[in-house]
Amino acid sequence: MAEENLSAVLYAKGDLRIENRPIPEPGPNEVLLQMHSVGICGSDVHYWQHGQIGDFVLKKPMVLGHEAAGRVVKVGSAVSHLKPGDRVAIEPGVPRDMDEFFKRGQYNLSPTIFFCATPPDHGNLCRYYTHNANFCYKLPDNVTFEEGALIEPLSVGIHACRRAGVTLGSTVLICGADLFAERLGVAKELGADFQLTVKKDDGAQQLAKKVEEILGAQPQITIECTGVESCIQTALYATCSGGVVMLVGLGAAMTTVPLVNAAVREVDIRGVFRYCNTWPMAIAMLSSGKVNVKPLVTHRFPLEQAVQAFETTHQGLGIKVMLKCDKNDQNP
Ligand code: 572
Ligand code: ZN
Repeated sequence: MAEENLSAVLYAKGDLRIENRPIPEPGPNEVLLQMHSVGICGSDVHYWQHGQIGDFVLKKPMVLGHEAAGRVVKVGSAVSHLKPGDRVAIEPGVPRDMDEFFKRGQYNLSPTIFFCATPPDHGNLCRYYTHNANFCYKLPDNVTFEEGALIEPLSVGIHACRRAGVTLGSTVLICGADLFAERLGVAKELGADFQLTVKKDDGAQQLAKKVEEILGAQPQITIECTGVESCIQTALYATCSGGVVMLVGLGAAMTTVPLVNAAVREVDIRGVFRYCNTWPMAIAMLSSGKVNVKPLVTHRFPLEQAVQAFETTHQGLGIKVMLKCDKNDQNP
């Protein structure tokens, strides 16, 4: 092999290997990227632990990683908006067809979409990776590669807030999966006004009342990120009549919830599937300093130590674990 392209490849559940693969050539509409920073997502860990998520089953070796940023090293013949040296954030979902979803601007819903590290599509936890140039977004000088990688999870939040109708002055309840004091501390540091730690036998209606007491009003919008039945119940009871409950966390396929209570109070229950059209807004938010994602990165590992990095994530230590893919630049 002429030049190395060290990659984190999942062969089967529990079998994650760091191995060399060929450096790919960009197609006409693609760019070749030297990867810099790739965050580990819960789904990467889930594929590693279980070999599948729902109907998406690993059948052949797959490169993991979909929260990524890197530098352009080569551009395809039809690419005019990027040049070698440009630093970019990668949007991992690239529609394959100009179908009705695509035409409506909801390309995330297209059933044939390519998505990094969703079987059988390879991800970008490697040294060199090719991607559709239209889904690579140039980073301003004041936005780091790690912030660029964090645009992917930030996009989930942006899309959820957009679909929920969150705006300036909205009263929002976020149900999060984390009860660890350290994580809650960071949530507070990054903007949460109040926090409520749930105990095992708190009832859903009782918790909804507590939320109202703490906020001084019922939230207009609840963003439910746990997927846990009791939390979805709390979300529905807690939300103000005429409000919105946004389901972001995914749990059991069948769940018992106070549906009639929600229906007669005109509480809309909505869902999200990843995101679409979020990268430009995310870049503006980061570049202007309106959001600060930097404290979320708690661990860094060189790509060679990807297995340790996955173990760290799996143990629930820290918040975001970053893999550093450029041998010569391990900076944020
Ligand atoms: O960052 C995107 C993302 N999406 C996740 C999980 C983690 N990260 N999803 C949950 C799993 N679904 S899925 O439909 N699927 C495996 C395609 O069950 C996609 C969204
Ligand atoms: Zn993810």
